[in-house]
Amino acid sequence: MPKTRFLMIGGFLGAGKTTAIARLARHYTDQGLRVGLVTNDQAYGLVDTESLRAQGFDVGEVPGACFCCKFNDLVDTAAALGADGQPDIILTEPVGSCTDLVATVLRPLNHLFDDRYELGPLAVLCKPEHGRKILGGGAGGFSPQAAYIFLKQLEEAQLIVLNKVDKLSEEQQTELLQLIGDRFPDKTVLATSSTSGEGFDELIRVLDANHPYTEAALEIDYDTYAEGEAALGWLNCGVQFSADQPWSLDALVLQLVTQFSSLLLEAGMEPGHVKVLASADQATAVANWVASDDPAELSVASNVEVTAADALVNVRVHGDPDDVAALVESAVDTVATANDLNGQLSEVQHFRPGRPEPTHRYESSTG
Ligand SMILES: Nc1nc2c(ncn2[C@@H]2O[C@H](COP(=O)(O)OP(=O)(O)O)[C@@H](O)[C@H]2O)c(=O)[nH]1
Ligand SMILES: [Mg+2]
Repeated sequence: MPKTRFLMIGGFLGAGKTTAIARLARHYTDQGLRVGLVTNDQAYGLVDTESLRAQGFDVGEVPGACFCCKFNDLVDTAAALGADGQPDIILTEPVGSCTDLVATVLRPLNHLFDDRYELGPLAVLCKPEHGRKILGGGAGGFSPQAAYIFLKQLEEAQLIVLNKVDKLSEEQQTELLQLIGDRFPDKTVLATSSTSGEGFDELIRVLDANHPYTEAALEIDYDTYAEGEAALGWLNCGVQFSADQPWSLDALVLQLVTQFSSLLLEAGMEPGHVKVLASADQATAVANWVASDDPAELSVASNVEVTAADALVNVRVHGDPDDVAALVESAVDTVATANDLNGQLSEVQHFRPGRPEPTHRYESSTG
């Protein structure tokens, strides 16, 4: 049986992984390949999964902890993809606060499932909004330990991809590429835009190149890594909206994320990623907020008016999860009242991510 190509696209919260994976999946599908995707989150009710499914992709999800701690779930989820046999290519998106993926996921997969998978290079997207500050020596509004994770993610990449170049001036792009090159002089570095597609021909060429799998594992301090994750406030929940009169689904998601952003800014909580997806019938709208310097944005427009919708809210910020939960409740209330809607929260999960306890950690390529 031919092996399935297995690719992982890493990077910090809000770097553009899901957007990049959707673009890559469309490219491979257009080539006639069968494509499967696997998403991952610390909790249940992940926006990315629904957003990729709404685009028609075959998506498996590993919820509840990162791939490294749920290695067997990742293997089972990947094996279950494809209604008529294994896909030709599987694209995976790890949690944006996760690192050490070479030692805990890619090496074990390469060793234990060599008959099934052919691994491509680990590509890690550099998020420009926080990259300039963190590569410049600061913490970008996060704890120093979370900034440590940001840098470790780039350090273990075989391929560093400076993403979102469409929103960077030439000087900003040059400065960021310089900062990346100074810190990681031996890496292949590409510049892309997941939204416009700039740089994707080159990215795909490198991802498709057939090279032996040789990535070195990180030297990493798990105490610092755990502290970095624990400094984040994580929240996933659902919200059921309804009203007598139709309202705009797009305006709703954007207003929600905008309201979260103003409350989080007031509380001094830097966003890693705040995202809301709302769906009604076949329509989907998504809004995002990824950095305190940037406004919230509508990323997927539905162009529909509805009288009922289900929303998923995912918040990952520098801050206390109890405060995040109170703030989300207040924002939903404000937006619902302003629009004369009923908004009912459900399945609220809020926490600080626990210490990563990987299923495997390979010091060498065979164990
Ligand atoms: N301008 C711009 N925005 C992008 C790009 N890639 C992603 N985004 C936006 O960044 C936000 C987070 O993207 P997402 O793919 O969900 O990031 P993830 O958390 O890494 O999966 C969304 O609002 C995207 O529309 C890009 O190349 N350019
Ligand atoms: Mg994502």
